[in-house]
Amino acid sequence: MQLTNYDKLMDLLLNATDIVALTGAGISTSAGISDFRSPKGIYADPSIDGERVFDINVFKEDPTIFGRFFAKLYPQIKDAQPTKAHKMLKKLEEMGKLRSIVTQNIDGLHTKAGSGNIIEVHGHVREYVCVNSMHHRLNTADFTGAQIASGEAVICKECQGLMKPDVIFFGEHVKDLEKALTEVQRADLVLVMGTSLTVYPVAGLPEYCKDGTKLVILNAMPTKFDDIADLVLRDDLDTIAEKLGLVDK
Ligand code: CNA
Repeated sequence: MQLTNYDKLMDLLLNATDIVALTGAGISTSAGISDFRSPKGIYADPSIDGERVFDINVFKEDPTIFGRFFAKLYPQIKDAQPTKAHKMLKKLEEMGKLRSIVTQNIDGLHTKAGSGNIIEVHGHVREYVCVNSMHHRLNTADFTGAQIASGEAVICKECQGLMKPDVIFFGEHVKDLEKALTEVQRADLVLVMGTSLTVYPVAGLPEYCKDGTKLVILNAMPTKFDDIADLVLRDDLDTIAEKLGLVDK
């Protein structure tokens, strides 16, 4: 009898003991949060120049460019709930299979799903941070919808610096990169989920797998690591979670 890709995936998951998931925006699209590079993603809107919106120098010159973008994105994130794929990772952790999640996402949905060891390499939107002093912080939940919708600059009350959500812009250092690298090097299976693997340095992490580590890519569109992966499934992530029976229906 021929094994299906789902049989192969289940075998790989069940035979692993140290899975590290590397997740991106695609794991959250079914929660109503747009990704960047899908055909209907945020970058499909020609009025949005992603390179400029997330450029720290552009932000310092004109924070309203990012502010107007965030005014559209934040309402999608604010009340979003974890998807079946997020819950599948929580389940794999409960089964003693998953050691950590390295996520590029800023939406906090792995935390909402109850996962434990999460490395948010691109930060999160739970807090605003002052670009002058990283110690000056505000809870995003304390802002009114109207304040965020205005897209106006947020000024630090303590030092008058500009404040921005605690997410990484181009020109800033990724958070906890060493920790993420160590996790990938300790993994016996790296499970890539919902990322185009185009944003460095995170996109390069699969290259650091030790010999013998399995690489599985679950993503709707092709990625540059497909050729070296042990298994590639180009299906919808929630469908995968359901078909594996790793999430309650
Ligand atoms: P991306 O470049 O937009 O890639 C997303 C990938 O997911 C694409 O290749 C899609 O084909 C795939 N995909 C989308 N939906 C599904 C699905 N249901 N099932 C399977 N595959 C799917 O996003 P990356 O994460 O690779 O890029 C990194 C950026 C995106 C980081 O800086 C993030 O902060 C940023 N981002 C995050 C969010 C979020 O936090 N939810 C939303 C939008 C962008």
